[in-house]
Amino acid sequence: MASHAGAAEAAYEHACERYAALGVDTEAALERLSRVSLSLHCWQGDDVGGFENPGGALGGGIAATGNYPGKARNGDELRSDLDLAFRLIPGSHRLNLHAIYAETGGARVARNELGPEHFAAWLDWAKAQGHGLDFNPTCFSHPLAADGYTLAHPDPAVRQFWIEHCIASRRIGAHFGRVLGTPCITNIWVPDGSKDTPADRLAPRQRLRASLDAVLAEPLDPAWNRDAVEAKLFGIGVESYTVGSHEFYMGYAMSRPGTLLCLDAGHFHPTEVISDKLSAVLLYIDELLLHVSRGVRWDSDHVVTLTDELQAIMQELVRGDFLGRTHIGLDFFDASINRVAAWVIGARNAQRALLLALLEPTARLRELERTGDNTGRLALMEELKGLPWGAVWDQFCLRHDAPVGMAFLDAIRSYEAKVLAQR
Ligand code: RNT
Ligand code: ZN
Repeated sequence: MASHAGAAEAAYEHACERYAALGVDTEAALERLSRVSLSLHCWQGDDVGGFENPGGALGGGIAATGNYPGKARNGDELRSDLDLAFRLIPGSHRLNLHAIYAETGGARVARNELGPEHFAAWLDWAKAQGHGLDFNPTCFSHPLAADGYTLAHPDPAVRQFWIEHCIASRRIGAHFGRVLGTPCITNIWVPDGSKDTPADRLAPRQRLRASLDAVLAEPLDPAWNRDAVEAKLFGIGVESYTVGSHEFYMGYAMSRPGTLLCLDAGHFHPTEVISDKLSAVLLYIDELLLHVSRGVRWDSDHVVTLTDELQAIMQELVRGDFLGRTHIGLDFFDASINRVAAWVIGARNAQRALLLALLEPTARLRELERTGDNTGRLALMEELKGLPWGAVWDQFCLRHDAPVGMAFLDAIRSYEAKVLAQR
């Protein structure tokens, strides 16, 4: 073990020298990385099931495929799984909850009647563990969402139910933020849309806009709660029309100051990337929420891997100095592999991509660009890919008492044998 740590130190020293030769301060990069919290999505732990209706079908045009054993069945199991994930992800992070993870002690509580008391166990846990909390109303997997419309539903009574649920969610978020001393980002995503070509694309959008205005009418202190809205391209069974499209929410967030836009990396056309959108939307919108995800064909929610696009997203956040205006959440759900590993692999990849971006000699690249030396720019960009950034990452893990390399998987395997296999 000691010699392993010794080797890691030597590798880090060597990496420092290689980066210093390019004018990059690895210590500064490590320090900046330690200040970025990711919001881990609770729903990877149980395939977006929640506790409201055990065994109920997942609605809203989203799907978690696979039947890997050991998924969490209640709050205690989910928190236990999360505790392990958070131990294996270096740094200090947040948890992103959905309303269906309320703990009501067996009582049936309608979603429009949820209050902070139904999340007391989550809040106590978050406080004890030092996690910030984020929140989402759950506008799917519910009889009143069964025909594919919620906030844009043509029936005013159904719309009102979802408006009330979203209002209740914002109040829960504000309670979290006040108690924990860090603003809760409450993100609204609705699945509304239709399988086949609609005759009226406008009216549902008018209704969605009016519903959102009703939801957001109550002013809440942004120190406690901030609201985000999330667009989507299509869902399963919702292939022809999505009410809350990118243009819809882009316009909505721009015209409602203080409202964050949520960009989910899997919610665009397959060759369209959110990395290119950041510097455009941040000209007009103060803050963003990201759902870091990975689209694969129809799916928008594969576990995040260290792709070119993930690196490009993080480069843009660093190059544009946008980290202070961007809340980074993860959003994927893979039921075909160990769910704790899914969290850890995805989160560590997001951090590794961010570290790569923080290790970039951006000023030097921009100088080459400014002077028209595009040959030098390309050469340096490619050279950077081969630098020993892995040693810097190992150093980050060591300093934050998280496992180096594949050791994280050993911890998950023993937890699987001891805990998950018993479920
Ligand atoms: C769905 C959206 C949304 C959900 C979660 C469960 O396409 O991405 O963010 O994944 O709310
Ligand atoms: Zn999302």
